[in-house]
Amino acid sequence: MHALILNGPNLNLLGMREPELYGDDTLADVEKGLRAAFPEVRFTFAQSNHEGALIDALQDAGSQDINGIVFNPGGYTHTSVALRDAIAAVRVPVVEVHLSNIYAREDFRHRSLLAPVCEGQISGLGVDGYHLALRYLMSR
Ligand code: CA2
Repeated sequence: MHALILNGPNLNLLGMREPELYGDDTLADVEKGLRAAFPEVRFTFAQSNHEGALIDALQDAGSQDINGIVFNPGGYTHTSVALRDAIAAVRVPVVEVHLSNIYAREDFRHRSLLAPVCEGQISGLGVDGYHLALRYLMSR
């Protein structure tokens, strides 16, 4: 199994601000935790604040040997037709993950443009969401 763990805008700030919403773990901690929990998995980790770079990462995954993508698209979840098109086009299953429960927050976060073209969505379970998404992708 080769998994891409892809994180979108502002998630590079994880663990540094707003811990009440997103927890204390940094993105490096998330990576460390996944590597420790899944030693048998080959990982590629990527984060970008730029929509086009995220689209490139999704397209590249299709031409590499990646079997599953765990994707936290950050704020682009609620706005990006371009990311939706990229997910729909890639021949690799994608699970959308959110640290916070987007349905318990502002109305504009209740809609995901991406969820309909993903295998599924995990929201509100913190860093465990990444682990559960990967567990699902490994089992499929
Ligand atoms: O809950 C999530 O994982 C989100 O994808 C996080 C996004 C938000 O726009 C989505 O609605 C839900 C925001 C990411 C911002 O990350 C930060 C982390 C620490 C400090 C500041 C921002």
